Amino acid sequence: MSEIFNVGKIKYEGPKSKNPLAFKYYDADRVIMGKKMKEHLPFAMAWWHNLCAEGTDMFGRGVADKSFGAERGTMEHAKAKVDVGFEFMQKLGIEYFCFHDVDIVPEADDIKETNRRLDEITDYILEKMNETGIKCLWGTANMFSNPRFCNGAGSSNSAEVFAFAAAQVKKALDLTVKLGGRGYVFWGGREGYETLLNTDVKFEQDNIARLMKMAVEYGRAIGFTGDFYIEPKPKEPMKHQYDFDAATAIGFLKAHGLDKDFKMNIEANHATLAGHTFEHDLRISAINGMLGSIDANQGDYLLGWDTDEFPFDVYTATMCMLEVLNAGGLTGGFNFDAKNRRSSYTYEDMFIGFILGMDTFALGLIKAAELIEDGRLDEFKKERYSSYYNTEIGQKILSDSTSLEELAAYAEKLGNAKLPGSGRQEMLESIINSVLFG
Ligand code: XLS
Ligand code: NI
Ligand code: NI
Repeated sequence: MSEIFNVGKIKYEGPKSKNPLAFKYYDADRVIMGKKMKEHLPFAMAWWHNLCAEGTDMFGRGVADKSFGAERGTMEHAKAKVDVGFEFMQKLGIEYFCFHDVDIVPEADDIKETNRRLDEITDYILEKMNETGIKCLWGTANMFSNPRFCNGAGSSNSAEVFAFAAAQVKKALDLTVKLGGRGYVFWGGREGYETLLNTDVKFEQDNIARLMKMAVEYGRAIGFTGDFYIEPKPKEPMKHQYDFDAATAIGFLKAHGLDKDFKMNIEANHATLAGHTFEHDLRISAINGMLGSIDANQGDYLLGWDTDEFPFDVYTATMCMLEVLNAGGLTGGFNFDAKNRRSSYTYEDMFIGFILGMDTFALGLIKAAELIEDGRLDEFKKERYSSYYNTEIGQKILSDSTSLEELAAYAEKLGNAKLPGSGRQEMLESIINSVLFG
């Protein structure tokens, strides 16, 4: 098979390298805290951004040519994307990919024909996976592009559309199992509303839960042992999306008895759209035992939408990796749900985007491990709550063996409380700087 990219295998050349087509920090076999970098960081390629998106936006057509020598909308094109995708992943040393059903084949007018195409292409993908050892991180169904989903999928006001959503979830689960995917994602892009004037929120949320329950039941019956994920996002394309953030999604899962089968797939840019930091949503997921996977990208603080940029911000990557290391790692992986800027339209730019992202996360991993080994952050945090451990009243509170009456009597005896210890944010931030740049 001929190669599309005039680029060789990307190698690690170290921080001094000026070669744009080399890793500066990502050194797959380097051991950090007892594990190889590539084991800490199971990177994945998002089929849609990398092999499908041509840089269209609301105001302009595509600028990047992703025809890969075939006519768009044909099965030849679908196969060319498989060839190109596997060549790309092999050259970068990326071991996983993620896909939506309609990323891998052109959707037909009749779902039976779409499903036939999906069977055909996944046979071909499976061959490539066996040849290369590349694996599937997660699959999903695109239930937001087709016009039938204009009022949502599981949340649609139309029972017929709900049935089509169910059919797509069923097929996407079949494919995920066929490809041995670690996870299955629900991103509810159209699961939300524009106005309460026409929306029965409870009805819609109950129906989304119904769809998810059926997915769990079916998935487990066909041998899917991985995690289901919700990927929270507060808005875009809808004004209000039901999976606003990790806390909201976790509450929803618990309310509907779905929390044993689901975890979170946290996307950096979605967390910031919700008014949180990336690390906030990671922490909320982790403390609930639901930190599953990550969509690794970054947004732009000046823009109010999902810009899906390749991660470049080392502070944020460090904070992310601190959360991941402290949680004991991910059961999922790091999917670059990221795209080149519209004006970076060459094949080389595709590689450079991934090199940037992989290097940024490698740096984040290295620095997070140094922060953990340094120990000052952990120590400070422990000390900050020490009054609960080294006083009698604190012990009573923690062991649930006191009452409002007893605490009120205690307060009255004291008359007033001392100021709690200083938060020392600036000191902690300067520790971060000294570890990052020292
Ligand atoms: C969109 C989402 C989407 C999901 C998969 O904002 O990030 O790409 O990851 O449907
Ligand atoms: Ni995403
Ligand atoms: Ni997104």
